[in-house]
Amino acid sequence: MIKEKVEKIINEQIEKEAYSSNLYLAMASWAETSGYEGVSNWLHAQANEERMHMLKFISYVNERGGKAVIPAIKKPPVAFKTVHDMFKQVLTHEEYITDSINEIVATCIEQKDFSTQNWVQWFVTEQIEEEKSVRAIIDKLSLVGKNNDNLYLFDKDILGMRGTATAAE
Ligand code: OFO
Repeated sequence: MIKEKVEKIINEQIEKEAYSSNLYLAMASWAETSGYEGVSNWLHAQANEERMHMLKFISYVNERGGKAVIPAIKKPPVAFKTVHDMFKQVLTHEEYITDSINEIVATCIEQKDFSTQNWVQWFVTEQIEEEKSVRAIIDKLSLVGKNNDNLYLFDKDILGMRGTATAAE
């Protein structure tokens, strides 16, 4: 049986994953209407992944005898300054999510819930990968600078990175 404190913090995480999914969907939509097909595709794939993370947490809480709460989600921003700026926001958000996953680990240790601590390690590893891939994109965008031709090539480059991921996968 899942401990109350662990159930509570995972329910908070469910809301954060739902927001992450919608945030990236909002970014994907902005990119789509701004002519960045590749960037939009990458963000659609990311939004789908975040939804998958949310579903993983929901199943886990329910399987362990807790109750997952499906949250209301606050509205994400609708517009972004530049592609570069937007990916910096993605990184800041992912760093926030990493801290939040670490808090789950800390709560599991405090509550001696070692099965959940073990289960949540998948997310610990996932966050390392997510931060790494966003940092690599930001590095590329720093090289691109303000040159629109380069940005066009960057968009083509990122299009091939995650397959085609527009609607739900
Ligand atoms: Fe971007 O990560 Fe979910 O957890």
